[in-house]
Amino acid sequence: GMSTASPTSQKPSNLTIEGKSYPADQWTNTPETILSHVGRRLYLDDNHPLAITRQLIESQFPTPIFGNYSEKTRLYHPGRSRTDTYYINEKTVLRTHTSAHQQAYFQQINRNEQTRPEEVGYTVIADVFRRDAIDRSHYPVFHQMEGAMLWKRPSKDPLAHSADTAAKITADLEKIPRHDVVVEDPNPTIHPQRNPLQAEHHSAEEVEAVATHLKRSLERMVIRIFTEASKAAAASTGTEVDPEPLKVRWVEAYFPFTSPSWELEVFWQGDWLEILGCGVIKQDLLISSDVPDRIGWAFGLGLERIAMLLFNIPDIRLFWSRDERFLSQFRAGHISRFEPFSKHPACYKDVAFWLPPAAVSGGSSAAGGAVPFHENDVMEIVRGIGGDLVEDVALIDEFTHPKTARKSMCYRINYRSLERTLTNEEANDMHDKVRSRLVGELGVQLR
Ligand code: FA5
Ligand code: MG
Repeated sequence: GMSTASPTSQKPSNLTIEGKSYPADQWTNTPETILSHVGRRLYLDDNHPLAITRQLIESQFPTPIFGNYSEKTRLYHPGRSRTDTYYINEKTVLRTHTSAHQQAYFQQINRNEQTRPEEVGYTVIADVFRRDAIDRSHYPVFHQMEGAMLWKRPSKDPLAHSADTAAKITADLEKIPRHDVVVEDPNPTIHPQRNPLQAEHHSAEEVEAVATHLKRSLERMVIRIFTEASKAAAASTGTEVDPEPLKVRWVEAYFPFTSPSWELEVFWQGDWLEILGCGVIKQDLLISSDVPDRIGWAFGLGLERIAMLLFNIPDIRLFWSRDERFLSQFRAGHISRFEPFSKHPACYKDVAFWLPPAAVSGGSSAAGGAVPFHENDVMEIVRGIGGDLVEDVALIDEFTHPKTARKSMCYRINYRSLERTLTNEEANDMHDKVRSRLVGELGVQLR
């Protein structure tokens, strides 16, 4: 039956991260279930698929040009919006992407100026935290690897020498083996509105060279992953080739610190899977990071997404599993095909509700101080109650009443454990709690 438990659990007065204590305040929105993931360092655990994946990618970005680093969990000043960020308190948030480290590494490159080659780069890996969707490829704690590569430009009036810089980068491009995989890339490198040239700082020729180098470097990384995955598949099934050919595409994107920008997607298990974002680094960032005479590219990839492709791991929740049936399948330096040990029945439950009158999604909070509706708040409530017992949450219906102008949403929640079969009672119990918290915390009216 309906749960009568109070929807708001007792809020702690302090939060502990990596052994340090931080005072909570009204901004605090990081639950203990998120903090419990801090410090696992899965990417350093040699037999874990994330560590194996990390090493494989790092081998694509070799020393001495690249330094490969990792970062412990660290706190940052708020950058992104509150709806997708876990706040510790008003002043501090859990990092939402590895790009938070860009400036520090660029400054490092400047400090090492005398000892490093003309072309220089780094990769850095870290755990990142986001209030986000719930499905097989999204998790609130995940790992990103960020990479950047920079070339020296003539320091006086670089634009006057941009042809030389372009030629240098193009020469480096020739060092990256070509490949014959057809990659969909329908858009021009530079688009005046959607993907503008930083005309004050770069010539179109330089940007073409940087973009081509970037794309070929990352395509080669994906092809390497795919080749290793295919070999593992062939070894496990005894067939020669993987039946699903590699399909990859470049999609225009926007990031505050690159222009032009792209995302790379791979077709996997019937859907396009976004694996990374990248672009030509904004020169203003390089200038403010003490490397004004360099030009280059940067990317940020989702390590779990790559590991899913590499090992054929169907659900992102598995990476956190302590189940031996999962962990025992991986061995340092060895690419294998994951054999699912179970698929328990799905338990779908829908919840439909009217938004409070003033809280149209994405709307302003001007009217009566009502909080605008954001889907991530629904996700967070479901995550808070179901945790890893929820596989997927999808918006299946949405409409605005023609007379009252009120908005209705319907979400379908799939309750499914990775480890066991849930009883209908358990699922009902969780669903009842979700329903009452939606009312209590978001002020919605159930339908
Ligand atoms: C970024 O985070 C940018 N900082 C990437 C970047 C770096 C762009 C440097 C330009 C230059 P985005 O939000 O798209 O971009 O995330 C990057 C990747 O992280 C995604 O492509 C995806 O592979 C992964 N990712 C994002 N959210 C999740 C999530 N909730 N769970 C698992 N992986 C995720
Ligand atoms: Mg993205």
